[in-house]
Amino acid sequence: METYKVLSPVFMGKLMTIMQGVHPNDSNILADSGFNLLAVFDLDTLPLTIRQSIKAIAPEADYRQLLLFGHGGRRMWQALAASAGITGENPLDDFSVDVVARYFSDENPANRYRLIYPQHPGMLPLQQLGRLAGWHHDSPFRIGVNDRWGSWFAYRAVALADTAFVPSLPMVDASPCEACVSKPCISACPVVSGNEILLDNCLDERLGDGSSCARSCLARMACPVKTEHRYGPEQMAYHYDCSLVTIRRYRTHEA
Ligand code: B12
Ligand code: SF4
Ligand code: SF4
Repeated sequence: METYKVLSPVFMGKLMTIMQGVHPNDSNILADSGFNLLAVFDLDTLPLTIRQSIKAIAPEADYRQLLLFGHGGRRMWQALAASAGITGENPLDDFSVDVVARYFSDENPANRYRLIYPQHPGMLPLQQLGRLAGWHHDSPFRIGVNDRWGSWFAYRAVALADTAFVPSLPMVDASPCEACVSKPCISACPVVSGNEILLDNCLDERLGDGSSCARSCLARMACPVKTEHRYGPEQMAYHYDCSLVTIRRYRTHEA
């Protein structure tokens, strides 16, 4: 009884939070940063191929859960611009690393974690994880699409953690492409072959002189799903300029 007199309810509340941790869905830090797509998986329930990719990145790691952090729409970009700003070589990755670090240090100080993305960009099949979370349905232009964000979402960070959160239930919405009869994304793309958009043709087109999709994607822009979440011009230019640099590098190595 004496103890209850000494410990205030505020202190008790804080103690409980530290002990249980803040589920990503309840995190103010993630919400304020525009990380509005969040999923928790128990590592031992993930398919073997994903567990193998994780093992290749972190062979010694001993964690219980995988936390997937994504953003949909424009909020994340606004939060990034309002923070350190869009400076440095990888401002978006730096911002993502910082947000996850603050999420753990301020809201889950009792937990250990290790980031495996964005540190190891090509090594984790992010869209496969997105499919398990119910965020990803295949689109003809290969960027995932769903009914809540259209194609205007991406994966920002993946952490292994010794947390014990309730795993997320997947989003169960059907693919918007199933009900999309006219498929305007396909008619908008200048390099459709048959009904397919082939990666090599897309890359040629984007690198070509006077290309209309060097800094955007006509197919993605033509998709009518959740156009209100379309990135603004600055965010759009940032992503497509980065991918153009990667494509140039990739093509140089191929040659
Ligand atoms: C490599 C890569 C690219 C390469 C693809 C070239 C290649 N060699 O495969 C390039 C540089 C072109 C690229 C560009 C872009 N990418 Co990219 N990319 C990746 C990455 C790192 C791996 C994809 C992969 O190889 N998967 C494994 C193979 C087996 O999967 P796959 O289904 O066979 O094929 C993939 C690719 O080969 C490619 N692809 C295959 N065929 C075709 C055909 C066309 C027309 C296009 C456009 C792409 C494409 O897309 C598939 C989906 O991953 C993922 C992140 C990750 N770690 O998963 C992001 C990722 C797929 N990219 C993403 C995005 C958003 C883009 C860009 C819009 C730019 C950007 N960063 O915002 C552009 C759009 C494409 C374009 N028109 O240029 C997002 C997609 C988000 C979503 N909602 O699904 C991801 C998941 C990154 C993230 N952090 O969220 N990307
Ligand atoms: S335009 Fe239609 S088919 Fe194309 S991605 Fe959007 S919903 Fe899917
Ligand atoms: S970037 Fe251009 S070529 Fe590539 S899928 Fe989009 S519209 Fe087609």
